[in-house]
Amino acid sequence: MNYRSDIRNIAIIAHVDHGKTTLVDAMLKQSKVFRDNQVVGELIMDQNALEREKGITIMAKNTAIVYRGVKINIIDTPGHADFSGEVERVISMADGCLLLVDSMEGPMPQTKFVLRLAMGMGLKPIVVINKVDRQNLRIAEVLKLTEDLFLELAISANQLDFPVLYASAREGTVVTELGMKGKDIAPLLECILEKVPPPKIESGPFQMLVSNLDYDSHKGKIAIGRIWRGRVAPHDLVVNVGADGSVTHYEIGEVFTYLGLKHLKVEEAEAGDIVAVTGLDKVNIGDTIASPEQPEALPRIEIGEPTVEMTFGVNTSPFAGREGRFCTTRQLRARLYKELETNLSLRVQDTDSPDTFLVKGRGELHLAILIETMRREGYEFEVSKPEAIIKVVGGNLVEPVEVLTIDTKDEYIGVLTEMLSKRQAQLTDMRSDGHDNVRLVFHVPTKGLIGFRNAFSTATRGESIMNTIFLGYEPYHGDIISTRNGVLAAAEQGMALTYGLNNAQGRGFTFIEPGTIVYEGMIVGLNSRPQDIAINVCKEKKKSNVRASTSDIAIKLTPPIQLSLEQAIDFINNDELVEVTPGNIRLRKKLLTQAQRLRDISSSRRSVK
Ligand SMILES: Nc1nc2c(ncn2[C@@H]2O[C@H](COP(=O)(O)OP(=O)(O)OP(=O)(O)O)[C@@H](O)[C@H]2O)c(=O)[nH]1
Ligand SMILES: [Mg+2]
Repeated sequence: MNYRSDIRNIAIIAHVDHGKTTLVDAMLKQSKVFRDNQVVGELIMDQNALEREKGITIMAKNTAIVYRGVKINIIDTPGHADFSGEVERVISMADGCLLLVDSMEGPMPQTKFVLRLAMGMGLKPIVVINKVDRQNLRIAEVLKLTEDLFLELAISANQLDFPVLYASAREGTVVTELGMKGKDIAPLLECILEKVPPPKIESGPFQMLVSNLDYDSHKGKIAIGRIWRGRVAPHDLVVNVGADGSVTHYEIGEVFTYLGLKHLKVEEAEAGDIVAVTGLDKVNIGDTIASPEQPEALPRIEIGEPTVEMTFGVNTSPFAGREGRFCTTRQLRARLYKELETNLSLRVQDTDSPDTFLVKGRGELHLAILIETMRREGYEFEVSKPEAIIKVVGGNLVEPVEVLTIDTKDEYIGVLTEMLSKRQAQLTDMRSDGHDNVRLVFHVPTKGLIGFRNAFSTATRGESIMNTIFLGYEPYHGDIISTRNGVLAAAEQGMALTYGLNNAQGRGFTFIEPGTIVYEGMIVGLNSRPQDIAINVCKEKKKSNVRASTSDIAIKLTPPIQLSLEQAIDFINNDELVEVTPGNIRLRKKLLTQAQRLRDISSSRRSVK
């Protein structure tokens, strides 16, 4: 067995926001991959518009730097649990991992998830306690908790022998002992060279596993992955082994390796390296590209199952077709199925209705990102309330259950436990730091978490943080009755006016500004009572000739609550939809007229009897 001492392949893994992408910034900046006068900013790898807006990584990405003559291929991964599929997809390219742990928060649910993955793949870990620039006194405790996690998850004794470094990714410094004054990230790079094993090279002809796909309008599909065996050069003849074992012959177009944010065109690349190749127009993630001499498939990438589903349908609102560029069933269907090529933990199914598709994902955010991406591309469609995926296993109904971790203040414990008990949650742990801060851990069915995020941030006035992670399937515990109040639905089509909205505010909260064009059945607010009511928000004040002393005082509306896309899909009930267009996000009743809704209620009452 040979090794390539000139390469190291590492994945950076952690819970959300623990500083992975910021650490990659420091590695890129200090390795001089940019021109001296180049303005690169922060979170350089988070280039996707939604990543920049939300400040989170959504897709795993590759980059590379050179340090003391060794190329370090770096894979930055997302830390949000909904994008776990991205970590699963790329982790097999690495031989080692940097496990980042926030010096205050300590190991979190996703820290455990990604570390378990890395241990399962046999990666050599390096622990980086990050954000040590902040005022905090918890580092010893955080380290102890991290060690406990390794004891629980390591599958071989040598995984317990991990180096620990202390970093301020933001300042671009790493030290080997706490209290040392850092000056750069050289100690981290030295540690990577020393501790992460160089890639092993198996002897034999070319073989690579495709872990990612990219597109280029000139070059077409680009397959990205690690070469496990042999070498590859432009114009080589290869075969692609698909999921069903089918073999397709291709000629390689160009071969690229990574350096900084660039793809470098190379004449040849060898086993151990991570490359991008063109020329294979039908390649999929998980396929093996190999020499025709020995076309053996590598094990396919295993991706966890989705837990949440919702329907995507052609827009059926009275405003359909006004704002989108792509509005037809055919366009919607093609777009959804195309997404499956790169979004590995997503599933799409046709339904009995030709205009509606069932889309399954790893969580509400996973689906919300897809919706937002499509809407920005010009698609117009409607989506239903997300629901937990219930399965039948061995003749019994089972449902997904998650671990919910909440960091909050003592004063909110009561209200949170009450809200969560209605959602079938069970408190499994509660730890207080003696300074009014408390961490609560619950086991809660996924169905109980749908619609919880909005209620949670309102109840704790935005002062608390919640995290969830998939635990497993458990026997179905029965339905949860919605505790949300009824809605204020527009009674007719037209422009919402201050006078009409003021009336609506007498009944509850409103969601729209004066001047918004509404249609009958569109949701314009939340009632303060359980029933839905239709309300005429387009109503004008009666003109009268008599000047009453108060009639000139302008009506002051309370500013509306403007729901983001994620809040909108979290808000709706089963008999409601979110209409998504490039210009607007509208909430609506499925049945638009009040007469239809009343008939529906009375017929469902009859069927209960
Ligand atoms: N004080 C301090 N803040 C940091 C440090 N490193 C990162 N941050 C901040 O933490 C936040 C999250 O950083 P990111 O680098 O986006 O975290 P991430 O792990 O890549 O997050 P995801 O990719 O979404 O999982 C940002 O506001 C950073 O500026 C650090 O060393 N010290
Ligand atoms: Mg990131």
